[in-house]
Amino acid sequence: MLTFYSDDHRLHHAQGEMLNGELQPCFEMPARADHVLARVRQQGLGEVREPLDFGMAPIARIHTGDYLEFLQKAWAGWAAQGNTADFLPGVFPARHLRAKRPDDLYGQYGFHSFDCFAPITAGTWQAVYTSTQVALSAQQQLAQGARTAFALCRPPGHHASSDVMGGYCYLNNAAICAQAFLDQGAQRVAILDVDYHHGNGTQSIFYGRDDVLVANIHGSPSFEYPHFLGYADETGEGAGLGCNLNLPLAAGSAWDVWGAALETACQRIAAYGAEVIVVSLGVDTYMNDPISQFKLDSPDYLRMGQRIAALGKPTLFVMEGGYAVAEIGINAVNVLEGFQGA
Ligand code: SP5
Ligand code: ZN
Repeated sequence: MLTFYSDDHRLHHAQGEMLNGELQPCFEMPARADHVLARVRQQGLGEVREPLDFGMAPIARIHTGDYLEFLQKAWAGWAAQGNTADFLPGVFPARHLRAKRPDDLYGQYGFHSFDCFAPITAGTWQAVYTSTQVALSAQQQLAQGARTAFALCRPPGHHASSDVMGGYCYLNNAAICAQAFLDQGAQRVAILDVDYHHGNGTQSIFYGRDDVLVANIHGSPSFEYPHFLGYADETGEGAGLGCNLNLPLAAGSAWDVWGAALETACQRIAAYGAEVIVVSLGVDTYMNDPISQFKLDSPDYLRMGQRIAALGKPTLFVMEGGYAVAEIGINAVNVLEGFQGA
């Protein structure tokens, strides 16, 4: 299987994030991609290619113009105010406030964010833009007939909705690829999100639509980030009713429980009649992940890939989370090897 990758991800390396009341090094760090790339090469998964440039048009199919303009201009505006440290938001249009986009840059950041986990640095836009081009390059391989491809994306995307960032995510790579498949003639696409965290951005983007089935397996929002979306009773609305499947699981869930949820998700994807599957591939379900509470072990990722392969559909793998940096390569590539070997 081909892997797409660019060194541009290094341009996004923020100073820190708050955890347990202290500023800590960002969990979403450049070394993550390095470890995955090294494992792809070590295992001889296949050729590693640089992305092509598909421009802004496929991105603008998912994200709003105001949002994209903010992302592209934010650092320059922040730096013009004399700042050199990372740009972070601090005020959000939560309940009882008015969600009207202000003229002020800091206000706009809060308008376009749901948390403080998506910092903007000098290189963030270039890294984010290239991350999406990596995803679209892998998507093109499937459009041209490949059974699978791996987009080694960084930063990740599944927490980003049409105009709101958060959770280390800016552009929703999986959603942009799903839309690209539709725009190229597909009728029904499934997104299978196996990241530990609920993919709130992906759910929100497709919630009212019946051309994309979104299936999510994740730590229940009753105890886990992103806290405010991801319950089982969120099944879609309007035309999209029945096209959103949430499988929230308890803390401590291991492969017996997780694999059963995957079986449920796969059966739904098969019943839906998806022609192509986009996997939001987070491996923060791993037992030693520093910010997560599931208990998957490395061999479980082989099983995950095998079950996905049994769907028998062209499958695009898009990298999302995973913060046990030393093991992220083994776990992510195990999914790909399980898929290929099946
Ligand atoms: C793409 C992705 O995986 N994003 C995840 C963003 C999660 N960031 C917030 C983490 C809050 C973790 N709380 C952990 C408490 C540990 N005591
Ligand atoms: Zn995650």
